[in-house]
Order: sequence, then C-alpha cells, then structure tokens
Amino acid sequence: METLTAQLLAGNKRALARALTIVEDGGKDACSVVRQLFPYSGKAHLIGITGSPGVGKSTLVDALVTEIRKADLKVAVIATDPTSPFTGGAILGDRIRMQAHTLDQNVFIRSMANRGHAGGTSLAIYDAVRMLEAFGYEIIIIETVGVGQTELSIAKTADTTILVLMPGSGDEIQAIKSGIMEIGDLFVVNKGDLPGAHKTASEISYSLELAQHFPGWTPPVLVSIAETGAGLDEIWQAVGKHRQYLLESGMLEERRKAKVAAELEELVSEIVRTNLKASLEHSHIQELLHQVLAREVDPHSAAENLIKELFGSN
Ligand SMILES: Nc1nc2c(ncn2[C@@H]2O[C@H](COP(=O)(O)OP(=O)(O)OP(=O)(O)O)[C@@H](O)[C@H]2O)c(=O)[nH]1
Ligand SMILES: [Mg+2]
Repeated sequence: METLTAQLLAGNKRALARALTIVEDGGKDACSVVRQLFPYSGKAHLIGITGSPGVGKSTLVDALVTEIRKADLKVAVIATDPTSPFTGGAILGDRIRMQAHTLDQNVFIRSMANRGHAGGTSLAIYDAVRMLEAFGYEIIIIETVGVGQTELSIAKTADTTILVLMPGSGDEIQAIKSGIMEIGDLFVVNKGDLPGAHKTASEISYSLELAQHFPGWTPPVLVSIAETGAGLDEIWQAVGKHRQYLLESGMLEERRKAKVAAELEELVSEIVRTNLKASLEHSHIQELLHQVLAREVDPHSAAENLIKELFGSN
C-alpha cells in the first residue's frame, strides 16, 4: 500500500486509478489508503453538478472542463449514477463525449457506482475526492443524476453546487418554491437554444428571491447552450465568485465542518449496521428473537437489550 500511495503522489495515473477502485470497494484497504493520503487532501475546489436526467449535465461538464483548462487548472470529473448503478449506458455515452479531453494529461474522468459501501455512493465519493486531491487536481467536478436524497447528499459534498434545469422544468421550479431545492449555489438553465429558456430563468430567479437561503449570496441564474459552449465562461466566472464568497464569509470552513459531521455520522452508522448484522447471527441473540416471536418480549425492549449488548450502554 505504501508503494501505491508513493506512486500516486509521484503523479502515476495508474496508481490513482487503482486507489480509486480500492476506495470504491471500501473495507480495510480503503481505510489504509485514505489514512496515508488524507494529509495531502483538502485543497481542491469541488463543484457538484446535479439535475434531472437528460437536462445536459454531462455536456455541460464537458464544456466546463474546456473553460477550466483555459485557466490552466488541473481538473478531475467523477460521474455517478446512483439511480441505476448497473445500466452504465449513460456513463458510456459520457465517456465518448469526454474523449476530446482524454488526451489532455491534466484532465481525469472517472465513473463511479455504488459498490462496497453499505452507506451508499457518498462515502466512496468523499474518499475518491481525497485521492484526486492528493494527486494534485485543483478542481473536481462531481456529476450526479436526479434530485433525490442520495443525490442531495452527494451534492452537499461539493463546495459549489450547480443545479441544471432546462426550459419548461415546471416540477423543479415548484420544488425551488417549496424549498426542496435549497442546495443550488448556482442555477443553470441549459438548452438555451430551445424556446422558453429565459422565461424559465426568470421564474427561477423570482422563486429564489422568495426563498432567500444564504445571507450574502443570491444564487445567480444563468442560461447556457452546453452543446456550443455558449454561456460557459459566465458559469465559470460565477463559480469563482462563489468560491470568493465562501472564503470571505467563512462559509467554506462552516460547510466543510458540516460535511465532516455528515461523513462521520454515515461512517458510524455503517459500522453499527455491519456489527448489528453480524451480531444478529449469534445464538443468544437468536434466543432474543425467539422471545419476541413467542410474545415474551416486545420489540422495543428487545432493541434496548440489543443496544446494551452491543455497546454496553443504554
Ligand atoms: N438543444 C440542446 N441540446 C442539448 C444541449 N446540451 C445537451 N443537449 C442534449 O441533451 C441530451 C442529454 O445530454 P446529456 O449531457 O447526456 O444530459 P445529462 O443530464 O448528463 O443526462 P443523464 O446523465 O442521462 O442524466 C443529449 O442529446 C445532448 O446532446 C443544449 O445546450 N441544447
Ligand atoms: Mg450525464
């Protein structure tokens, strides 16, 4: 493992790819790699890109990578597909699209599915980001599909979250109004070449004015045509402004603290879940199950007994 991490730190991309597979699988090896590389992590700016299927996230990521390369920054992309980890179709399409960048030594693209971690993709992503940071990527983009709870927790991994919509995304606008979509630091109405893009953008701006989530930061609503790259320089500039805001307001620190708390909570629940599963197989706990079945002990008391058993506390 020492060799692998040394190679990764020396800029060996194959070592990076192996380290990513290891953290994706979770377990002891993942812990060991992370332990060694953690001191070198924490320096990149993380951009989360999320939105409903087909709004053009991958096309937008591709165009954003072009902008980032103009600024001569090293950039890595993690594409996740938590809703259908095994289809791979969309991911394959993304790979083909991204081919323009694959010859660029300073661009790295990786698809990740939920593999070893019982806690879901987000735990693996926290660690994947660390590997990429240790390798020296300055910007890391995380693309997630959808706006469900899992995706939201992945999006929260980011420093700047971009919510992508397209003209006529009525449901999403309703969600913004009702506060479900408070995660966006930046809103992008993509497919600006289609009718109604500016109308959609002003509806979003209006809903955001009503919501007012962050003091000192009004999320900009931008229109883009990812296919041609139109509007991408504004998006990249807005990311820069958001980063500046995060630094100056102390929000960057605050968000990262919240992320560490969320990660620890997930890690602890994962450990507890694993221990619990193993313990339920034990014969004297089987005994407890039988007592519940026989109506001798109620499930609430049984659960309390189990906790005492597992943690020696109440
Ligand atoms: N008209 C138009 N089409 C676009 C634009 N950007 C992307 N598309 C098209 O929209 C379709 C979906 O684009 P993707 O980039 O794969 O969208 P996605 O959000 O990543 O999709 P999933 O990952 O499957 O959720 C593709 O056919 C794109 O060519 C745009 O600016 N205008
Ligand atoms: Mg995509």
